[in-house]
Amino acid sequence: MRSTVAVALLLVVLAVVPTVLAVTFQVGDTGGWNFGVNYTTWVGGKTFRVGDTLEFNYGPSHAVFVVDKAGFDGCDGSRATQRFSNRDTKIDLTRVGTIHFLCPTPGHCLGGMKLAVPVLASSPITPSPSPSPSPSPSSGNVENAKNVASKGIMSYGKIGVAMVLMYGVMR
Ligand SMILES: [Cu+2]
Repeated sequence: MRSTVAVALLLVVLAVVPTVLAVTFQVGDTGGWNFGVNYTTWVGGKTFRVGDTLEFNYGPSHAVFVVDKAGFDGCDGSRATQRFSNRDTKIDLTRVGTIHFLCPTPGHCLGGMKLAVPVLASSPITPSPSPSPSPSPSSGNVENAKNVASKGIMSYGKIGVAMVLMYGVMR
């Protein structure tokens, strides 16, 4: 029994640790990609990086169009570069910059179903193809590296505490 728990915990560790660096964001959280969710609020306070993924979950009355800034500002999906309607759309963030989305259903974008996601460079631990335009990239990267490293240590620490607790309970 105890060894089963240990194996299960090891699998959890293996599953959790790689996701420290690549995040999948559920667009709108529990609200999903839907009419009536404020996506400006949803974006606020989040950090999106190259390598992360956006997941849009939505019903059949919605769709996801990738548009440029003009399309976003004017709620014009006619020149969308990508169109999805499979109700579970995963968008990998592959480049630095702002990526714009809207729902093409009439009235939905004008009603707020539009999303602009600012994408930053990936963490310096994973190789990034895009050079940073920042005037002092080295200090910024050191800061990022520290943040990522502390996140990783925190994750290991939490898992370690959980394993110790589980071991104590099983004894
Ligand atoms: Cu919609």
